[in-house]
Amino acid sequence: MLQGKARAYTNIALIKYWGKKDEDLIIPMNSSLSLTLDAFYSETQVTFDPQLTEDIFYLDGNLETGKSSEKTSQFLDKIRQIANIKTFAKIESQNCVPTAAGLASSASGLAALAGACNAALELNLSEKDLSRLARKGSGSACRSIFGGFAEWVKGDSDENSFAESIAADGWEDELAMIFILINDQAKDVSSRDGMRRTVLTSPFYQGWLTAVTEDLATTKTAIATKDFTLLGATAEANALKMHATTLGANPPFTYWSPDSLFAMNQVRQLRQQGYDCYFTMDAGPNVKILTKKSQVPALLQELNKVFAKEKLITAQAGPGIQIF
Ligand code: FM0
Repeated sequence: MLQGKARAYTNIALIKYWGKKDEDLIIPMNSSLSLTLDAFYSETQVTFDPQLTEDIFYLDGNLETGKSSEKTSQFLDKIRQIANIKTFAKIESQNCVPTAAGLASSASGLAALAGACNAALELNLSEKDLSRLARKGSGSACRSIFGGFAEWVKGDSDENSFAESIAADGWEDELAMIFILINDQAKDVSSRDGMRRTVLTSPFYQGWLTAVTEDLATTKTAIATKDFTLLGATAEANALKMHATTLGANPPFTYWSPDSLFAMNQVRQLRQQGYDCYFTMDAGPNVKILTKKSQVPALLQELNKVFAKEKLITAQAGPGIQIF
């Protein structure tokens, strides 16, 4: 039996990955840039066992069926191809999040699985090749190999599409992210389905591609010059552009719930009051606030006036993947 274990932390994109050029290899249409966080991680153990007749996947102790296990099994097929084996695997994964409120992340999950397989099958992959491998599980996972800021350079092939660390001279440790957990009744459109529908049908998608190149360059300048206002303003605008593309899709959709809009407005108001805070959102209703670590206590005090304490989670910059 071949066994390996790894822990990977989730990352939040400041410049979003939105759209695939190659759906099988997961080559993106645009480059993206993220901050890896310390508060949410996945710890995954994989056991390749000749006795198994199919892959089995336990998440937080529960046997998974449905879509998440499909994504996982498809990824294992790719790994078996690389390692030239046919053995099925048992995966035992724990999602470590402060509360269980819709924060499960495919980025940390698939990055941890890639790391666990790397260990189990003694693939001895470099960080770059581990990032390429994680990418094939879930695009955003390729950025969770690295701590702090990471850029997924889109490339145009399996060989040259991977993430790399962006040096920030420790500036990332002065930043923080506050998650506002939003209640939502709407039926989820997965990021995978959402981006596919947008690429195929949204007339705004071309505008996204034009804008994201410039937003990425601006963000890298903001990091190099430690310009928080530029970093935050660019991230917020980039997220809004990504979400704008979904309204043009056919059929149209949005990840925003009324409470998301309320939260975004709160962030704008706090900014008017002088706080350094900007929001971003991903393929779900939660709103994430990018701010300075030094302002977190005061901001939490303000946010507590309108959001319940248990709906607010604070994270800081986190480390890269750990393989056990
Ligand atoms: O993280 O189809 O990685 O850059 O979170 O598995 O490749 O789950 F808001 C959207 C993440 C997309 C932006 O997509 O898709 C980002 C998003 P997959 P992912």
